[in-house]
Amino acid sequence: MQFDLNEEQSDIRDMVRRFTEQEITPHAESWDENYHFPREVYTKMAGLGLMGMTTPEEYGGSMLSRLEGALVYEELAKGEMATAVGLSVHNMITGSLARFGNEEQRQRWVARLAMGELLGAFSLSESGAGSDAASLQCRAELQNDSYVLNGNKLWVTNGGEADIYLVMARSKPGKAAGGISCFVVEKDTPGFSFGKTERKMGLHSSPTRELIFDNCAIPITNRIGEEGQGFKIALSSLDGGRVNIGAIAVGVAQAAFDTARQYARQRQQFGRPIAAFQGLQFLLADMAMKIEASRLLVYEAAYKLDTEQNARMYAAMAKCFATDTAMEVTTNAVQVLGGAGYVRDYPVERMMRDVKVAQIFEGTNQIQRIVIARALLGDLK
Ligand code: COS
Repeated sequence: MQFDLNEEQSDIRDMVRRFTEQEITPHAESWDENYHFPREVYTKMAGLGLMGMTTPEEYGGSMLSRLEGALVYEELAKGEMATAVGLSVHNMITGSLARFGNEEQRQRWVARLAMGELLGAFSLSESGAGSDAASLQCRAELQNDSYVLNGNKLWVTNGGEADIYLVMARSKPGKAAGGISCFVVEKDTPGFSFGKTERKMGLHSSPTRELIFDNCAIPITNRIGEEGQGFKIALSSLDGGRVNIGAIAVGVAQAAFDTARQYARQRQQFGRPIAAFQGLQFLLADMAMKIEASRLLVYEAAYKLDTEQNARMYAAMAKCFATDTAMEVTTNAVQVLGGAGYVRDYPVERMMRDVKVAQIFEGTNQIQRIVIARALLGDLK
């Protein structure tokens, strides 16, 4: 076991760090203020191979390890969380299509996604099916050589902006997970439209949109995997997504901590820098300690995914611990800056608003604890 990054890993981290400092950090505040989705930055990320991170090179991807991916997401999230989340979702689609799609489907979509020509979105949740994802009711009825989709999907990251939607819908009536199948729906398909754009606490530059299917017919060749395999495709894709969210949380927490540390050393009160007070020293020490623990857990979960060792549980642990930590660290960073932290002159209030959702999306942290407990104890339902 060794704890240092190798040369290739350090190079990837440094490349993305430079990219973030030049292309993301300087704009993060205005994107947040103006709800701007920076599509142009995605095109630039494609140039660095970041749009096909878990996609084989023969389909235009860069096939990084999950650990290298974690380094990428951490660096991007130091600049702005929303763009890192949008990229993670896109890569979840690109990687899942490369993994579960057949050759014809890979040829059709994967290279164009990996090269950034197309943007991807993932759609599992509905108004009545959030944590209980298997109860989803959007229908996909087989009629001749088409599936006809009817129903609404909620909380779709990249919704409205994406070209390719990986949609879980019920091809067999009932509530069972085995009745769900996975489909690609392309943006301009008749019967497919967009509903409301959510007005969120944070993550303003990442659009979250409702999808509406009204007798939307898609060819049978758009089904990914077998009938009834959709829930497993969705959840195993989310294993990777959850590690990415853990890495993103580490990046946000690190950036908030760096701002708080610098501020505490400069800000003078009672004739001393506020960092000289033990109350703040202990706070900063706890923040640093928990960030480091999160980072190690994320790296371990990424390694488990790379080596296919009980990744489901480690992904849940990394996502849960790192996002709980990031919420605590960003909240404490605002506290360290005091009034200055509560206003938009510093980025910590945005980080705190943004990172709250990481305890909620891609499975709430309560669901992550259920996944962990089931892995440890078995399913006792
Ligand atoms: N990878 C592959 N397969 C998985 C899996 C995973 N990570 N997790 C579960 N499955 C499989 C199970 O093995 C089971 O298959 P079998 O019937 O062949 O054994 C099937 O899927 C159903 O699993 P389970 O019985 O555990 O389903 P539950 O309805 O109890 O739900 C939870 C499991 C609650 C963990 C799941 O619904 C969940 O993660 N909910 C959160 C949803 C979420 O993350 N939404 C965010 C969307 S993106 S914003």
